[in-house]
Amino acid sequence: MKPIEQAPFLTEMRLSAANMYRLGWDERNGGNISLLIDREQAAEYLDLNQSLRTIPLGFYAPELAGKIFLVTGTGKYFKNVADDPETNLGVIRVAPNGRDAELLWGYRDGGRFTSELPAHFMSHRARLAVDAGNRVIMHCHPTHTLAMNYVHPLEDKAFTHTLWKMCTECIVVFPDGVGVLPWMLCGTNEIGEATAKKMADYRLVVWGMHGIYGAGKTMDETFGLIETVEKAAQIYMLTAHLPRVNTITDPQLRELAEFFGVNYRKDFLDE
Ligand code: 2HA
Ligand code: ZN
Repeated sequence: MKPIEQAPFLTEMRLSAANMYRLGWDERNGGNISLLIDREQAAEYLDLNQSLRTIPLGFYAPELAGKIFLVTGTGKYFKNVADDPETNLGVIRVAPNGRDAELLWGYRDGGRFTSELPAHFMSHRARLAVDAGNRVIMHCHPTHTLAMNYVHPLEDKAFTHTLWKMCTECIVVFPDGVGVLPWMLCGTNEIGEATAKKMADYRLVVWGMHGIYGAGKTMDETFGLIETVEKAAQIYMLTAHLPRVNTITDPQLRELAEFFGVNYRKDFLDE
């Protein structure tokens, strides 16, 4: 078996957490990431016959039984992930009963997975149903996206349409748009279910006045989705209070989407 420090999935997670912290998206213990790891890849670095302890999931996820995830720890700081992954991260496998997690590595100080695991697992389930290649669910608190939540209607079409108009490439990067949830209590199965429902249609879901969820095949893809929304929200916040002189029109958005051949939400354009 190879040392887990050499595992590409661990390196990716360490680099992503550090990058997100550096961008100010994950203050204190804000944010969480879960990465689905193929069994064969996990077996190169971990003894899959040995579980360190069992942790109840707190919800029922029979469809994910046997699946292995690298998950950030509850109460842990993204700032510290890169230097001490074994304390701040864990590798868990969903037990055959669909109700427990078997800890295979990590959470060294007796910790456990993020309190947002219901939203992560329910979102994995929802995204895997539309795209068998989905691997990553990522949550964070990007500053401008959050700021925009206070001054813009929290509604899928309106929010997406505004973001698309802020940067030329937005409609190409997230043609499926952004789902938006109202403010809800976080850490609950209810917000998990609401997030997963949106994830059936969107790879991006805003949690009103809290943050954002992204889903994708790779860490780069998922990070890139959130990064693009955050850039558009930044442009919005820099210009929302100024007289509008120029704009990207709906026909121009359509022209872009058609030129790049993306399957965009046509009902999210007005003209
Ligand atoms: O775990 O971001 O939503 C910290 C959070 C909760
Ligand atoms: Zn959060």
